[in-house]
Amino acid sequence: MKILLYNPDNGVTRNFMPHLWMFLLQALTPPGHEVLLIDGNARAMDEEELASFVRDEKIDLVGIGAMTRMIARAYRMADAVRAAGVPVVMGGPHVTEVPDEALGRDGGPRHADAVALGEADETWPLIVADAARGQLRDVYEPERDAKGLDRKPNLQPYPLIRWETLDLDQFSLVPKVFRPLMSRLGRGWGTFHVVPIETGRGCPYGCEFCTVTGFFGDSIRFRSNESVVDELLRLKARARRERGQIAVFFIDDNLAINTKRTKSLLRDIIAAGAQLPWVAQISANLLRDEELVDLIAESGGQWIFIGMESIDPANMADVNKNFSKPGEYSAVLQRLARRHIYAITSFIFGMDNDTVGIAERTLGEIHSWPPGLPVFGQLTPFPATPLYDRLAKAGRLTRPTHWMDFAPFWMAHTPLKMTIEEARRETDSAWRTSYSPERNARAIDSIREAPFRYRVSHLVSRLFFRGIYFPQTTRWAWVRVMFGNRRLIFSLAKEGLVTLRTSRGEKRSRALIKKEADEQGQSAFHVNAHRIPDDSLRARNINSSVTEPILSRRTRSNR
Ligand code: B12
Ligand code: SF4
Repeated sequence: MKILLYNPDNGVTRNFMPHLWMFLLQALTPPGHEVLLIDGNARAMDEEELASFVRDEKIDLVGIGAMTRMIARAYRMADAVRAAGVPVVMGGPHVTEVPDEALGRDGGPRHADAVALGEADETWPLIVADAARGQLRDVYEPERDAKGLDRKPNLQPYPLIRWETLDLDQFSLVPKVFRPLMSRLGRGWGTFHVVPIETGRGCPYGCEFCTVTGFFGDSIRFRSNESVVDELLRLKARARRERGQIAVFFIDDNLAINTKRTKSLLRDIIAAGAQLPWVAQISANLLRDEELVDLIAESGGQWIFIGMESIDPANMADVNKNFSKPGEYSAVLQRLARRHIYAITSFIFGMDNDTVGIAERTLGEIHSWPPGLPVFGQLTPFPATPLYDRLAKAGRLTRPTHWMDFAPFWMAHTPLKMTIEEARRETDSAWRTSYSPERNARAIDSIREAPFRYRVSHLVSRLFFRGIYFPQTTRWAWVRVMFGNRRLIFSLAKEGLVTLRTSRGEKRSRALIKKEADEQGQSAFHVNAHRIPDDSLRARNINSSVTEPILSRRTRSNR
């Protein structure tokens, strides 16, 4: 069979990263089938385009996965595929939580021929076999254990995702026109991929608004360190081969949930030289550990996503997230910033104790912390969460099936101390203030002592992150963003040119020195020590493995 795995876009933002489930199911597909992947975020298609693609490519089965937020779009795409005569199987969190909707058993139209409930690692091969025989069942679910609970895949062994050979073209963040030029820059930027890797599944915390504990369970399953390290090494080799860059998003809900295991994994990554720049989600309470933060820095950690949710402890208690203490957020962020690690700090507005002015109060706190990338959402009752059940029981849901008429940043229930419109305005104001050109400039200025590359990475991330809220999917939108931030961009570009010229000059003089030394049969260090005065090296902030010994030798000979 020819199988297409498709992930719809959400119509608002483009994801910077492909979805892991597609690569995972591709790797778990039994031999003898061809699997194509399309992520609507990277390759935009409407219903008719997808149906034509399916017809032209003679696809036999389409698998669609979606979160609640994209489900209405996913259903429309599924309808178009089924109208083209091709069966559709749907999976992922939403259909697991509300399977009757996709199957038309709730009185609505049917959108899928089959649904896969829960983790599909073990059911996917069965689905493929049944589809090949033309005998798809309506529902596929994991086997149950003696207690009647889903039997979860234990992730050991973990499927081999062949990142080194997969076609990742649609997922590169570098526009095609810039690739030839960018591949010549520094260590090469011809392609830039953010690749999702999981090292474990499950979360014991059970926050009220979250679907993870219900979906993946409260006990955690880990991959072996070796399989994670092997995946990183293969990615690293690919980046080198392509003269591109690869960063990793460890998508575990809490990478440090078992600190001892996390430290052992990070040590193994370091020992194997498998470091790639990485991002991960870690809760603030686990970042008290200095040794852990040291290992994060040494293993390539650059950004940590922290679900801070609220600066109000009463709100945290309401949503069962008391383990995360707003009072220690500042210390945690400083601990990270000392190692040039910054945080994506995520907040939820519209909690029951929030009142008008919550944006200003939250921003007041944020501005007293090291700079980061704040993101603001609203409390959303996802189906099958304790939050959904509580609000439904209390008759507080204003749009009980909010996903069918998805409206970004428009709450589906009324908070206790403000209106839905007020919550929207607070959210809008928080985004506007946080990503204004003035705020961007202040953020970069506050880390002026940090090396150049950290400041550039911070600015680029800021410009991308504002796109989560402000539509930024067209070229024109980008031109406006760049224009708004032109002073900052110009001053960093100028500094970049100077740095580049200096380092090229250094490279040339080192080559010259080496040549002379080779000719004279002397050590490069001796010649160098006569040539470059210490001060000039220091003034240029040169700190490479070549110049370090030069300086120390020089100092020794001066004694
Ligand atoms: C990474 C991630 C993201 C990434 C983007 C997704 C990406 N490109 O990977 C980022 C950070 C951008 C993100 C953003 C958001 N996310 Co998110 N995200 C995750 C996270 C942490 C990991 C996803 C993952 O890869 N999991 C591992 C894979 C293996 O699991 P899986 O996707 O569920 O797939 C398995 C099964 O579901 C099934 N399956 C899935 N699809 C299909 C399809 C078929 C055909 C079949 C057969 C099976 C199948 O098979 C897989 C293997 O078992 C999950 C939490 C989690 N642990 O899953 C939240 C999660 C998916 N996100 C969630 C939410 C709410 C969001 C946001 C809406 C948050 C916000 N308020 O803005 C945004 C929306 C993004 C958007 N584009 O609009 C919720 C979704 C809940 C729901 N019911 O929809 C989750 C579950 C977290 C939570 N707290 O509840 N997210
Ligand atoms: S929000 Fe994070 S910590 Fe809380 S249950 Fe979900 S995954 Fe676990």
